[in-house]
Amino acid sequence: MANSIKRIRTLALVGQAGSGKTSLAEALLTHAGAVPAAGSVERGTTVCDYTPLEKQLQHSLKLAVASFETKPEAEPTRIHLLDSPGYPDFLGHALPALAAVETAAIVINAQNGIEMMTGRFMQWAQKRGLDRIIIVSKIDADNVDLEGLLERIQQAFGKECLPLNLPAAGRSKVSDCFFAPSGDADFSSVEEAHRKLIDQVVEVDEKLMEKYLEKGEVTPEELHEPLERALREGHLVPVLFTSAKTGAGIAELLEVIVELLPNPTEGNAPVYTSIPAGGGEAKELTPIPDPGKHALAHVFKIEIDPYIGRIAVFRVHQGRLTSNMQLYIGEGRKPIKPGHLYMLRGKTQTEVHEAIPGDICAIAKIDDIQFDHILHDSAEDAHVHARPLELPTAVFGLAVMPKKRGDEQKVSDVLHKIMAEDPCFRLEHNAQANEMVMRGLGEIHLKTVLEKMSSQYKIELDTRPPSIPFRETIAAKAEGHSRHKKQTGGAGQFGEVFLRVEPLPRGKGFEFVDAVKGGAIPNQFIPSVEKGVRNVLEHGFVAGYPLQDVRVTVYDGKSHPVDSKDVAFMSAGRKAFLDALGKARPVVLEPIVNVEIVAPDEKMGDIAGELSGHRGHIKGSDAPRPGLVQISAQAPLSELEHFPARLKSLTAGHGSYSLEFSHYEPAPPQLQQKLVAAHKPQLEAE
Ligand SMILES: Nc1nc2c(ncn2[C@@H]2O[C@H](COP(=O)(O)OP(=O)(O)OP(=O)(O)O)[C@@H](O)[C@H]2O)c(=O)[nH]1
Ligand SMILES: [Mg+2]
Repeated sequence: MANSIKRIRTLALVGQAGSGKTSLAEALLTHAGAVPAAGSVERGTTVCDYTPLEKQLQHSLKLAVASFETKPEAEPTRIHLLDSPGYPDFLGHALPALAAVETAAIVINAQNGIEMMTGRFMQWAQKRGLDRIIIVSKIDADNVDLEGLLERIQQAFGKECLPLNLPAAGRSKVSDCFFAPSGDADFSSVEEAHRKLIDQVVEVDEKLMEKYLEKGEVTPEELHEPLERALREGHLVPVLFTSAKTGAGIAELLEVIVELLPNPTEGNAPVYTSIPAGGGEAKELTPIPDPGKHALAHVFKIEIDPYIGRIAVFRVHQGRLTSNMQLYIGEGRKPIKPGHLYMLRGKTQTEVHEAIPGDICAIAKIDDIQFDHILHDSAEDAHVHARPLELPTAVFGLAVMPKKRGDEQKVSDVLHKIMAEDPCFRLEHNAQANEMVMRGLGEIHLKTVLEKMSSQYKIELDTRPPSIPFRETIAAKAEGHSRHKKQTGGAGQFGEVFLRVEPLPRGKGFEFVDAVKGGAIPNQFIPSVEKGVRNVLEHGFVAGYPLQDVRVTVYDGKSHPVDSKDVAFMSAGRKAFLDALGKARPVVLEPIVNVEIVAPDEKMGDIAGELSGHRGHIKGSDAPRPGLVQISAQAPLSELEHFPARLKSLTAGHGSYSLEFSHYEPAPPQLQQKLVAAHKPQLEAE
């Protein structure tokens, strides 16, 4: 077994859905002898797509870990390979992989070329300081132009993207351009590619550059350190050609992983923050990849297996973890004993006794461990946090209700399990509309959750678009009055209230002011008046939505020495408020959201038309990359119900968007009338 940190490599396969990541993982595992024969995505027999739903949909839906060792056994290298899903809807599973590895391998499908997720992953990986390699997959496929693709890669991502090998013999194999450059290539030439690589690498080392200019040669040994530096600084992004189907380039890819990619002591070290107990300024902390130090490991994946239960997958960044040691979970004070430590290869778990920096391992059945937790063995490290992942916000919503009555608790339990696995999935309870709303990154995300509920947990749900969180406010000042008097038998009830309402600036919420003089309303009854007023706030006045941005000032009233009671003032407060609201020009407010859209630039006009047809307006646009446009717009949330589907059809699936709440604005008169009219029958029924 590889027990030296220097013989560990961690690598995440990322990129567009269907680019061939899972198939590449399978080809690498097969080549290394870790599986006897390659499975296929179509037959549902790969190591990484192991859940029933993945097999059915033929797409990865979660992150899979495949750890294996290379031959020769005398000096094996342990490779922790992460296979991530490519659909943007599953970014909650894919992005955490970047927190666990030294290298991001961005996979580009030779047939489709650069796609939306290619650029995004290139950027995300660079932002996190990861070494990057580009793997061009499916070079065997029909009608591919690899020479053109290489040019486009260099145009889009810079001249530092240089091939380490080139397709040869009609794309049936590749010729090495780095270690022992020789042989022919289908385009360009091995010698030229070799020279360009050396030119690029020596640029990071002045001395070596001088020697190279003088002698025209440098040895592979001399290149090792500068190459690591060039990778770390993003000065070199190697490009490799592969076919998982024919095996072309797979042995060469494995050789690059073993010989060139950084070990855990060489990549850019991850940054943690440490927030002192009791608050104070956060300090940056860099874990030291040394097994002799305190243990620090980051949980980047939680999986809830129907048979095993919770599996927490972590990457060790510092120290040594063993199965019988005492470990603390984040800020928790109660230590746990892992009992067993596992290395993973898809769904197969292999027990190990320890894990050292660079290792990716799992602990099962400890329910307190959550996504993003730090596992450590020292009380000093209780306040350490991993650098935030900057995950997208879940805004796409669906209101859900069980088809079968009585399933409510079960539904909530299962959705909480799904939430534990996926940091981009949220659950909300909208008390006002009495609905449970699940939120995710897009339609496919939530559809997959529904599929999983149905196939794995046998729960069927009805869905509908969630209610729009409208609000109400007032547009004018007004006064209100109410006298509550009851004297039929028994003790009487008496309370009288005068109050004033006025609009507050947007976003200010609600203010209650007691301006009663001379005890006209005795002090002890003021809270009852406020309670009566607040009662109205929740239920609104014209359309049943919560009222906001209103100040209520109670300025006078009357009491009775015997008959004044809490209930009397509550009722008078409520009615006086309703009286004032009727005169204060109540209006319905609607939520306005910021919309960020990234799409092919020729679709700009169509998207602008779609938005302006739905009361949206464009605030600006940018070109993140040639061929793409990024549009910033604002639109009322109530108009965006069909936007995801429209964007998909306008851009043939190549557009993406994100929404975030901006502010409230009065709804236009027609919508006001519609909402008020919809509320009336409800009032009459009450
Ligand atoms: N011709 C050819 N087809 C390939 C190759 N590699 C993968 N494919 C096919 O491409 C399709 C997608 O492959 P996957 O490996 O599932 O792609 P992925 O990147 O894992 O996709 P997601 O999991 O959705 O992100 C499958 O039908 C594969 O059989 C290849 O080298 N050549
Ligand atoms: Mg996959």
